[in-house]
Amino acid sequence: MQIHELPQLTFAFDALEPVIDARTMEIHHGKHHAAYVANLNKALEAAPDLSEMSMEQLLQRIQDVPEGIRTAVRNNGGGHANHTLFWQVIAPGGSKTPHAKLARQLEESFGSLDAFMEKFGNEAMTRFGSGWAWLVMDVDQKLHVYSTANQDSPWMEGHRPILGLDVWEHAYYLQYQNRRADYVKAFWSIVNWDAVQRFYEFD
Ligand code: MN3
Repeated sequence: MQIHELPQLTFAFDALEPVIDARTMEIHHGKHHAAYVANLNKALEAAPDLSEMSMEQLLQRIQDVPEGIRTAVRNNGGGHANHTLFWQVIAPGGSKTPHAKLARQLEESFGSLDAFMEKFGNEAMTRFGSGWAWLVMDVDQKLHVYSTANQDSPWMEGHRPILGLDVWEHAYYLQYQNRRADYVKAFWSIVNWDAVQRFYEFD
């Protein structure tokens, strides 16, 4: 049976300072994400026939997951998938700007790179309570920006996430308290566009 695992960070807890503080990273990865993985594995013990499915497949076919564990898989599997992407699309110092093809499609889709960033930031700011802001690609290769509640994943809508921002308070509260806007603004300086490009080109 497949056991889902907590991925290692590719940088030190303090490497994202001053944008994200070390203590937040340590708790976020080592406690929050680890708990999603543990609870996902525990839930899946009840459905060994789902053991061959990847996290993305499980979320895409969430309605086929037995009702007794569906909410647990949605919340903890979503949490696992969302954070696994998040740790990859951020990096110390970020990586400048989107690559040419993605930059062009962002301009075509949203008017300009600035307009995309404004729309994404607005989704991050207006998500009431806990959730995520996303840049996703649909089955027709079109880009969309929206937010989801809790740990709901774009995969549940058949969309491939290529950039995500965690706006749960656990992601920023120690450093920013109620100032979510400052966190969202600072996020852009640690976006790893090289990783975003890999998710964009994946098929
Ligand atoms: Mn989180």
